[in-house]
Amino acid sequence: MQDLDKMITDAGAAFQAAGDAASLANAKAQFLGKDGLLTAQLKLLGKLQGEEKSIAGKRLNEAKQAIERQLKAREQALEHEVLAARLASEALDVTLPGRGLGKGGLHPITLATERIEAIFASIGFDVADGPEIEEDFYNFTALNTPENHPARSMHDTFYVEGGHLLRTHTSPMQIRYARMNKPPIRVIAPGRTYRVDSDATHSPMFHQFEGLWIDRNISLTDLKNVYQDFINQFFERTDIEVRFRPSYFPFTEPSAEIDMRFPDGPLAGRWLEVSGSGQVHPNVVRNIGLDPEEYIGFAFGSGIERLAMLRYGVGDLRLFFDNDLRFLAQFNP
Ligand code: 2NM
Repeated sequence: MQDLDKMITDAGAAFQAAGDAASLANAKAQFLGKDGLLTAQLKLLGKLQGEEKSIAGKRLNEAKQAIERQLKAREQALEHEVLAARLASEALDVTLPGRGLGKGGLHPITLATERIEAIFASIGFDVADGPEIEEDFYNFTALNTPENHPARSMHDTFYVEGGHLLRTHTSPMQIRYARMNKPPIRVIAPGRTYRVDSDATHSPMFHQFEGLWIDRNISLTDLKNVYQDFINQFFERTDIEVRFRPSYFPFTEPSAEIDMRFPDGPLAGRWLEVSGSGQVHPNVVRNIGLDPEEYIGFAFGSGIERLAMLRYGVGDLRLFFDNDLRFLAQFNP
């Protein structure tokens, strides 16, 4: 029998010298493998007899256990080193400040719409709602728009399956509302509208609000006062001029464009078109289910983007649709 104590010491040193799992496996094979040093000694046992054999067997067994203990210890130490290295390289400094979450807010068109609704609510107007996919009847026929009117063409109106269309104005909501409610009717209908139109000043989807007032004894003066009061409240000033200029719509007679003019600021002195309006056509009053000899209606329709641009000083319509947070965040300080 060779000096087993020396073999145990040599094995310990070899294991210690192994710097990773692969070198340790090599060192293990050197002592405990099929052709290893200890295995060679075990094979010699067969040549011994009796008590000599049992003493040598016991000593070899003890040496094997000692070598295996050292191997196990080194394996665990290496595992620790690997784990420690990984922890060091993947360490996170949890005391660093976070990136923070931006605060959400309402879109300027939504803010403008909410202001419009509040202003009209304060003078007794209800707010109507209705579908964006409409029937031809509510979008055109009920509004006295003839079958051959250019607005009905595919060039101007988005048609969808089943003979339906994307509403081209918010009037169909008012027709629906007026047919379901008894006069006096005072209602505004804000919402998305769609037209086949897209350039620097036209978006295929835009927002409108229309107002409708039907009663027994009202006049164009009432309409003028309502719109002037709305402009005053929307722009929070009392020095804006409003004028009515003759125009034409199939659903009103007479019809007028509404212009406004700031006394100061970058647009001072320029008339700006902000709305269409008029006395509701007798055919439309009949389509609502009322007698035009008994009831008179006044209506108006304005683009919300236009008003929001004037109110917030926005120079380009497209900013409302880009959804650039640098633009939007300014409305939610
Ligand atoms: C406008 C201009 C003039 C209008 C008419 C109606 C209704 F429902 F009474 F028929 N709603 N809105 C109207 C009138 C809309 O927008 C340029």
